[in-house]
Amino acid sequence: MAILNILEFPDARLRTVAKPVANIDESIRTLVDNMLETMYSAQGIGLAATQVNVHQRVVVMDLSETGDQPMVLINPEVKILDDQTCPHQEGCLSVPGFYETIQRPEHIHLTALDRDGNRFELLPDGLLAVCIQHEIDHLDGKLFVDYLSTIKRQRIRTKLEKLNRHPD
Ligand code: GNR
Ligand code: NI
Repeated sequence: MAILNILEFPDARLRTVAKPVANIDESIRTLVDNMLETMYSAQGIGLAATQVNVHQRVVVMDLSETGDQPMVLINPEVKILDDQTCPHQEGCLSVPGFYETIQRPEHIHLTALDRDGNRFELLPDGLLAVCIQHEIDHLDGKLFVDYLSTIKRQRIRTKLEKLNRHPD
């Protein structure tokens, strides 16, 4: 397995729209394994392939306390079930060090393929619903900072650009 490099805002490659996985072969399973290792090593609860510069619709997550319940979502699709939203503080491995409260739909229906290509469905709520939407946004080239005001997003951009110019 390998730890992959995570792209950081404002890297333009994070704006790429990922393509559906056509078939789940050994190379996709290797990608999933490497993404899981990368997510655990970075202490994240989710990671989208876009963040490691692979533009295919693959997401890994683990919301368990113990970090031993990996979830794999391939070609995930979400339907918003009603207009109820709820606020949640979000962070992102591609926007390190910044945490902001974002409103998202609360009631969603997920369908996706698992690592064996079997379709499954979920009616997630709470943090799981937030995380799924955050990850699918990545696959569509979106970041949580896109929901903030221009001024807040600009402030985060400037700070991260400075940090990346002077990494120590
Ligand atoms: O580790 C992560 N934590 C988190 C917290 C609240 C809402 C979303 C997330 S996802 C994030 C990892 C990440 O950047 N996934 O794309
Ligand atoms: Ni993220």
